[in-house]
Amino acid sequence: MDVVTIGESMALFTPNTEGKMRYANTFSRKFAGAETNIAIGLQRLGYQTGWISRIGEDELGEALLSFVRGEGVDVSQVTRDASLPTGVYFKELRHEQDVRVYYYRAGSAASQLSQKDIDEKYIANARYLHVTGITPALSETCYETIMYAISLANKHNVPVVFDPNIRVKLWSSKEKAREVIKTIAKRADIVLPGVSEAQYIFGDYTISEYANFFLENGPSKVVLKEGSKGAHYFTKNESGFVPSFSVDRVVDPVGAGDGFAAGFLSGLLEGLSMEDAVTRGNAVGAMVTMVNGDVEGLPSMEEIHYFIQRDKEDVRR
Ligand code: KDG
Repeated sequence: MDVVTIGESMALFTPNTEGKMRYANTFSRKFAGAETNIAIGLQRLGYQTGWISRIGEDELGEALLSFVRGEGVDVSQVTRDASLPTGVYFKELRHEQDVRVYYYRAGSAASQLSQKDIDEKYIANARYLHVTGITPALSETCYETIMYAISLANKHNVPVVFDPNIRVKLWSSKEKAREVIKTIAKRADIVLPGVSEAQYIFGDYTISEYANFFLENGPSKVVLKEGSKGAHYFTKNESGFVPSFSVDRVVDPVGAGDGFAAGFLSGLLEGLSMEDAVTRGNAVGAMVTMVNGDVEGLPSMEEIHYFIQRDKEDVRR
């Protein structure tokens, strides 16, 4: 397996009309979750991914499982829970600059993930373990499960990729979020925070100071993403900045960070330089924003090459 990831995916309902959700009468049912977004993104790029989770033994759970399986992700490590439901969330697109999410996931099957759901061999055989800061925010057992999975990855020399993905609504306090994110980052090899997330965690510093806070404590690679501006990368020996691609129209920015992670990781799996891997990440992130839904805009490798080429030609004109 190239990348194994752990976390919750949910049924996602999006109003068919823009504006306040209270006026929406019809919704599109999609599926999303940061971890499956990445797994699906990597599958589209030709990599093998596996997802560890729990979902309800309910109708939405059936559909979610079929969807993720249909994208080629290995779902053999997904446990069905007869007593708890599959989580649900709503994405309200008031307009392209104002997107809100509403969770109905407290007490979901995935919020009860536990160490029993983790098979050591499955993690030991991965090239990367991917985790986000969403899962440890769901419950104490989820936090323990993530720490256990990381300890297995550390034991078997499987590099850990950590995307803080801070979802303020899920944390009981800012202090708790900061403490947990810092703890996990120390045990990771690669961290992929947004610049605004680094500011949330550490306070007001420069981008290179944020990078050093991470690099001094464990990780060997840090990418600080700055949305539509681009992404800064840092290792112990090199650093650089790769500007974003121009986007025709942002339709739905949610999932861009996961797209970045999928593109970037595919680059590392392929042995690309940091600069080229970040460029790939930027391209996938940009492409995701042009389509409604977290995963619907995730491209194939051919589509990425076309997109990057088209951007270069635009610049030359
Ligand atoms: O990165 C996109 C995710 O935030 C979205 O798919 C929902 O996983 C999700 C979450 O927990 O917010």
